[in-house]
Amino acid sequence: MTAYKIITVPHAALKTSSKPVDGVSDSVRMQMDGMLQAMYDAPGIGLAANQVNMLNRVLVMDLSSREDEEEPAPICMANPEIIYESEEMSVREEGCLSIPKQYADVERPAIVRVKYLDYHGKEAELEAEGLLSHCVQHEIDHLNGVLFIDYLSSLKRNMILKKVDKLKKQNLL
Ligand code: GNR
Ligand code: NI
Repeated sequence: MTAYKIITVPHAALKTSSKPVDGVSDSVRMQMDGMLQAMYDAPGIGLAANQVNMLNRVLVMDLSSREDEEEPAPICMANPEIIYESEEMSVREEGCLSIPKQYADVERPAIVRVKYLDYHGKEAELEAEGLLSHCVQHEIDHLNGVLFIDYLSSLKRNMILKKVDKLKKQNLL
């Protein structure tokens, strides 16, 4: 099984906008499987392809909690597009596997509807609210080269980037 390594800031791939896939081929499905594994290992609730240095529009999510011995509930998306966002907004604390151990409140549309190709290459739609809504918007942002810290003031953003740099220098990642 391919073990993907999750890259962290400041890596150029995290600032790069990804290219659509032609469809969900066997190789894209294998990529989704490998990304789910990397996400579960981390652990995290979502992962976008550029976080494993692959620049196509693929993301995976799973909000089922491991600790509760809940069944896994993976969601795989290729070429996701937001087709509706509510005017109502929602603020939540977000984190990111590519910005380890740093958290900040982010405001986003409370409800979104997303059109995408699923694991089998079939067109599908998802309406998300709550944590899932923040997560899918966070992952689609990644595919556009956007990080949650881009919504913060440059002061807060630079503080977070310095903290990650310090953790790296102390070999704490
Ligand atoms: O694990 C993650 N948790 C999370 C919490 C709130 C909003 C978004 C996320 S996604 C994140 C994993 C990650 O970095 N995905 O890109
Ligand atoms: Ni992230």
